[in-house]
Amino acid sequence: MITTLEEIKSRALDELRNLNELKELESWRVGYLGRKGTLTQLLRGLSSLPIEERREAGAAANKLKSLLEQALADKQELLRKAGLDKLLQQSSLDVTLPGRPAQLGRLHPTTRILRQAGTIFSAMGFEAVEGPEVEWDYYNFEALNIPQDHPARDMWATLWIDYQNEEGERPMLLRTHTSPMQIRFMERRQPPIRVIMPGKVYRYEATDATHESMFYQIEGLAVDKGISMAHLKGTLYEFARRLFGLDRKVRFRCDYFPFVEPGVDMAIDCFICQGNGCRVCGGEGWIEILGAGMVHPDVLRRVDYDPEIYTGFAFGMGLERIPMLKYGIDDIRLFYSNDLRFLEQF
Ligand code: FA5
Repeated sequence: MITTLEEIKSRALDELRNLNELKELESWRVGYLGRKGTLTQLLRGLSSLPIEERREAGAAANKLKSLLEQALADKQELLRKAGLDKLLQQSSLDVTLPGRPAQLGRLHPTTRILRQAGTIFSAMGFEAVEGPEVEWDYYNFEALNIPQDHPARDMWATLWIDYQNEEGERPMLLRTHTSPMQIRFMERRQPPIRVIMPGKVYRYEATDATHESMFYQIEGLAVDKGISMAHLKGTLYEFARRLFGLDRKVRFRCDYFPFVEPGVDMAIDCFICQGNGCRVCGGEGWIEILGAGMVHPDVLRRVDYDPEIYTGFAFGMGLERIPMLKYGIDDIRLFYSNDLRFLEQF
C-alpha cells in the first residue's frame, strides 16, 4: 500500500509540474482528488485492510491528500500570477492606477433658480403652467395690443418660422416673451387667477454681458376683483426679499408695454459695484430684471373678462439675471456655452 502511495505521489507531482494552463488543473484535481479520483478510491479501499495496516496506510494516504491539495493551490497561484504578468506585458493597462471617481451631475443654475422661484410663488398661492415655444403672431403680438406695424414690435426682434398660410402670411414665430401665455391661460380659465408661466424665449439680437438670444422668462399673472398696483408691488417686493435677502435694493420705474396700463420695470441694485456703476450694469448701478403692470382693459375684453368687474397685474421676469445677481456672475453668455469649469461651480 505504501509503495502505491509513493507511486501516486511522484506521478501526480510530475504531471502537475508539466501543466501550464489554469484550466488543465481542474482535470488533474478530478483525476486524483475528485470523488472518483485515484487517491479517493484508494482511501475508500482501506476498509478491506487488516486493522494495523489500515491505520498506517490511512495516515499516509491522508498526508498525501493534503500534500496534493497544497501543491495544487501553489500551482494555481503560480499560474494566475504568470497570466497577469503576461497580460500586463502585452497591454498598456496599468491595473495599479487608482480608479477614476465617478462624476456626479448637478443642477444647472437656471434650473435651481427656476425651482426656487417656483417655491416662493407657490407659497404665495400661485400655480405653475407651461406653454408652447413656437407661437402664433396672434398670441405673441396681436392679442397683446401689438398689431402689425405697431412700433412696439421692434422691442422684440423676432425669429419667424418659415411657414406661409393660404393668405401668404407668415404667422408663426419663436415666442419673444412668455406674455402670450397670459392670453392662452385666460382663454381657458375664469378668475380668480394666480399663475406663473416659466419657459424659454428667443430674440434675434446681438449678445453681450446681459443679453442672450435664447433665455428664460417667468410670466406672472393675477386677475381677480379688486387687484391693484399695491398687490403687484407687494408680491414682487416679497419675491425679491425671499430670493435675495433684505440687503438688496429694489427700484420700480415707469415703463411702457402695450398690454399693461400703467407699466413699470423693476430693477435690483448691481451686485458687482453695489450701485456705483460698472460694465455689468452698463454704468447704471441697477440691473433690470422684469417688466410688469396692470393688465390692459382691452386685453381683458379680448378674453371676455369684464374690466369693470375684474382687474389684474402681470409681470415678465428674465430668469438668468437672477442667478447673475445672486451668485455674482458677470456674463450671461456663460449660462449656455456648456463650459464645465463654469457649471461645476454651482
Ligand atoms: C417683456 O418681455 C415683457 N413681456 C415683460 C412684461 C410682462 C411686461 C408682463 C409687462 C407685463 P422685456 O423685453 O423688458 O419685457 O423683458 C423682460 C425681462 O427679460 C427683462 O427685464 C430682462 O430681465 C429679460 N431680458 C430681456 N431681454 C433679454 C436678453 N436678450 N437676454 C436676457 N434677458 C433678457
